[in-house]
Amino acid sequence: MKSVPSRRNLITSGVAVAAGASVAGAASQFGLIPPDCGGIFGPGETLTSAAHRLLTGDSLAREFPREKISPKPFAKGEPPSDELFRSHQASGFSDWKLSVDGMVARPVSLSIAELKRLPVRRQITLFVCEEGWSYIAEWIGVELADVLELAGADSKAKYVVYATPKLQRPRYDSVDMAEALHPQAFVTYGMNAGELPIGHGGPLRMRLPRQLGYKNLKYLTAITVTDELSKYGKGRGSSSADGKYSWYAGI
Ligand SMILES: Nc1nc2c(c(=O)[nH]1)N[C@H]1C(S)=C(S)[C@@H](COP(=O)(O)O)O[C@H]1N2
Ligand SMILES: [Mo]
Repeated sequence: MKSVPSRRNLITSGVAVAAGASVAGAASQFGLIPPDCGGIFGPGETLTSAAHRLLTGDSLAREFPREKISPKPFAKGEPPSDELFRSHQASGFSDWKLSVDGMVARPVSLSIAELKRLPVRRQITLFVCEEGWSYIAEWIGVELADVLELAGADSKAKYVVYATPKLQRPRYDSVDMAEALHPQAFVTYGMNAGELPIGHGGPLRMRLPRQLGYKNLKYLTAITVTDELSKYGKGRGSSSADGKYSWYAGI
């Protein structure tokens, strides 16, 4: 899985695009054009994300030593008050499932216990909200690439869409396949050596340290591999982008 698509190839071809050697089709194919490029951010947003992608490529987000972990990470917002969520909470999230479907060979629905049987990964990284605050925490979980591999995801698909259950305020978001296969893209169930607190998205959260806070969806239940974002929300690939934020939120 991790061999395709080759990120080296992506970057090399990207440079050719930047040098003017190619056309919009190629730029899109190599992940340089965000799905909300026609929206309010327009060409500016496309240039920002393309330039950023070319500069950062597959680089790693900085990882910190344990002593840098923030003693009091800020949990933003209230946990869901929905009946559905509360009943999951009451049963210790034993019935919480993560479905993986779309362009996959084997659609799966994984419990937290099943996810915990995949290789455990840890990262101590900075979490950054676009509102200007941040904290460092240890995130424990599995690589999104491993989850995608388990389901036999088509790595030539363009996007990985991920979503919360139908809570009061449901959310969805997406990244392109290169970002989804990045080794620091995690599905997390733990934080700072314990369970992932509900305030920080427990029982399951998407953790993308190269992306701003709002792409790091809490209460994750669904992953869909797709070429087509138009059928989700307003079609901009993200409930945040359907609002006032941009789809691309790389840092
Ligand atoms: N399901 C869900 N996920 C979410 C949000 C949300 O409101 N609902 N807020 C996002 C935003 S804007 C930020 S900054 C972070 C906050 O994460 P924290 O509570 O761990 O600080 O969660 C992100 N993920
Ligand atoms: Mo945020």
